[in-house]
Amino acid sequence: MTGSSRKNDDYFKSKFRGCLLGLAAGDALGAPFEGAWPTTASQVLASAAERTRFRYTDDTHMAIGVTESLIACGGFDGHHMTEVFIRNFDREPWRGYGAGPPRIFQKIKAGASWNEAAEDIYPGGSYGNGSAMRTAPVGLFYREDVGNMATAARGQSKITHTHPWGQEGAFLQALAVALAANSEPLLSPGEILARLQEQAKEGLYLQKLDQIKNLLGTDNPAEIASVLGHGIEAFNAVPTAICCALRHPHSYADAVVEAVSLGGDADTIACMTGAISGAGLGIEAIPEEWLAKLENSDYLEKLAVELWEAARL
Ligand code: AR6
Ligand code: MG
Repeated sequence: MTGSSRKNDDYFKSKFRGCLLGLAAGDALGAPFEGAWPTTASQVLASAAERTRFRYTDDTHMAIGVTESLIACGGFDGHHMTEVFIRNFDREPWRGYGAGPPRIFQKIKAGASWNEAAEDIYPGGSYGNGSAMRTAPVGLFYREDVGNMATAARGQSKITHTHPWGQEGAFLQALAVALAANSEPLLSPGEILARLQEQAKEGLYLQKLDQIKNLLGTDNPAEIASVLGHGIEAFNAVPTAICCALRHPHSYADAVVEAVSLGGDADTIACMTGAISGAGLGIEAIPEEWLAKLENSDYLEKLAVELWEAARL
């Protein structure tokens, strides 16, 4: 390997590690605040400091499943990914899963087909944020191929979240991660927003992406939640997560702390913000004391390196 390709290798490995550990640390940071009222950055930091362990939730658990399947199959395979989701859920059903996925897994175990079981879980299928919170590894794997990324991000969504708003959230979050991973260490918020707007199809998301521009400079974070939302629905979580990452292009910690401070679906929004910010800034940007407390960090590190190697083939 030449000097420059080794440098390239280390550079992208840092971004893959930053993304997977960044999403897990964001999820864990926000977990005690899920469903809470908005809080201050200092309260979020105090909660982090007083904990001895950062335990992650279903968001990271499902992102691990996506990563494991992408590595095992060398790309997206819906049947395989469904089996991995079910196997992982059966091992650790206490991670705090949303209402829909366990019901879908049960239907599949009872004989339903993996690509039909989710269609009628809610009218029009689910638009919860559960398929966007786990989609970051798809953005990493297909970071240079938007067409296959869209197919894989929407495909992995359809296992549990078939509603067009659920699928669009999963695709846009994957694309935000890819754009961050492909950019120089510092994110370019304007360029990332423009690329997301080029690729978005659903009017609801186009409208919110447009509103992000006006929120990049606000000194009142509460405005982010009031304009974009901070709820469990993908359209109320994905634009907010992207906004928090883009508002803090130089600081992973500031981005995820702000995401948690908004309240609402705090762990999931911080998980998605952490994936984008970690992919942009690399593993070095995540506070060491958080990584030291993070559950299963060795396994997440291993997966990140294996995903990088699988994506390079
Ligand atoms: N119509 C009405 N409500 C809906 C619809 C719909 N078509 N789709 C979703 N909802 P679900 P998830 C609402 O069950 O997305 C964990 O705590 C409905 O209220 O598909 O995997 C994570 O940390 C439904 O209960 O689960 C995340 O915060 C809710 O959206 C979250 O759960 C969630 O959709 C992920 O949940
Ligand atoms: Mg959540």
